Amino acid sequence: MTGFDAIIARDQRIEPRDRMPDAYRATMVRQIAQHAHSEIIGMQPEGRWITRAPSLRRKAILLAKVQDEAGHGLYLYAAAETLGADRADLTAKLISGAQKYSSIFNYPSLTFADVGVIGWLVDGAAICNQVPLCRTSYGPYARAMIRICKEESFHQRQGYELLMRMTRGTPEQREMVQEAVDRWWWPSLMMFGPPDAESPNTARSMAWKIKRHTNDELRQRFVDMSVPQADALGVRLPDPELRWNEERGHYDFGEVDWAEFRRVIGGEGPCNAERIAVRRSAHEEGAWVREAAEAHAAKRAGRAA
Ligand code: BYC
Repeated sequence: MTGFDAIIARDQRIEPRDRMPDAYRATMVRQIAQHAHSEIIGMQPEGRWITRAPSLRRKAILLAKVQDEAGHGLYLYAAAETLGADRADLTAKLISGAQKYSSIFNYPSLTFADVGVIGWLVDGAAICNQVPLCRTSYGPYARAMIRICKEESFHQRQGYELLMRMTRGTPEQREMVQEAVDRWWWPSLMMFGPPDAESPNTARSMAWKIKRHTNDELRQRFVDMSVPQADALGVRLPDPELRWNEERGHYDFGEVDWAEFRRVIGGEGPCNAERIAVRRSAHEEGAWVREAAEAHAAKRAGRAA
C-alpha cells in the first residue's frame, strides 16, 4: 500500500501537495465549504442581538463571540483554498444556494434567551461534532479545527453562564429560557445530519477518516451530555420519550422530525430566504472594500518590483 491509502491506514494527515482521489478532494471541499458558510451565516441570528443586549458586559461578550465566528469562517475558507477551491466561487455558490450551510441557522432568534440557548445547545452540538474533526484526515482542516474548538468551548460556556443567570432571575426570565429551549432542542439534534441509514456520505467519509463517528453516534453523545446540564439549569427538554436506558447506558429519545429537516435544508425553513438575502447584500455592499484591497495590493506589488 502506498501514497494516499498508506497515509490513511497509518492515521497520518493528507497535506495539500499529496496525491488524493478526486472524490476525496470533492468531499473535503464540500464539507469545509459548508462548514465555513455555516460560521458566516451563523453570525446572523446572534448578531441581531448585539445592539439590544441588556448590558455593556453582555454586548462585549456577544460581539467577541460573533467576531470569532467570522474568524472561523475565514480559517475554513483558507483551508478550502488549499484544495484548489476559489473563495469568490464558494461565496457565489452560497449566495446562489448551490452549496449548503447548517440547517440550524434557518431558525429565528426571538428573545435574548436565544443567545444563551444558542451558546449552550447549538455551540454544544457544534463542539460534540467538531472535537473529533481535530483528528480528521485532511491536515489543514484538522489544524483549523483545533483553534475553532477552543473558541467554541468559550462560546458554549458563555451561553450556559447566561442561562444560569436567567434561570436564577425572575419567573418571566425562567419562562423565556424554557420557551427558547423548547424551540432550539429539536433543531439542535438535526445539526448532526440525517440518520446513519439515510446518510449517503458517512460510510465513505468514515473509511477515509474524514469523519471519526457517525451522525447517530454523535447525536446520542450530545443527548447524553445535555440531559444533566438541563437538570442543573432546571429546564425541561421538550421530549416526552427522553429517559435513561440502563441496558444501553444511554438516554433514549424521540424521533426527530426528518420531514422538517429536509424542508429546511431544501430552502423552505423559516429564515432561509432572509439569511441569504442578508449575506448577498453584505457581499454586494462590501464590493468596494475588496476592490480597494486589491488596488492596494497591486500598488504594493508594483512598488516592490
Ligand atoms: N444542515 O451524508 P450526510 C457552528 C447535508 S457551524 C445542512 O450525513 P456528511 C456554529 C450534508 O452536507 C456548524 N445540511 O453528510 C457557527 C449532505 O449534503 P450534500 C456547522 C446538512 O457531510 C456559528 C447531505 O445533507 N458544522 O457550529 O457526511 C455559531 C447528507 O448528509 C446537515 C459543520 O459544518 C445539516 N444539519 O455529514 C454557532 C461540521 N446535515 O451531500 C455555531 C462539519 C447534513 O447533499 N460537517 N447535511 O451536499 C460535518 O461534520 C458533516 O458534514 C455533517 C454531515 C455531520 C454535518
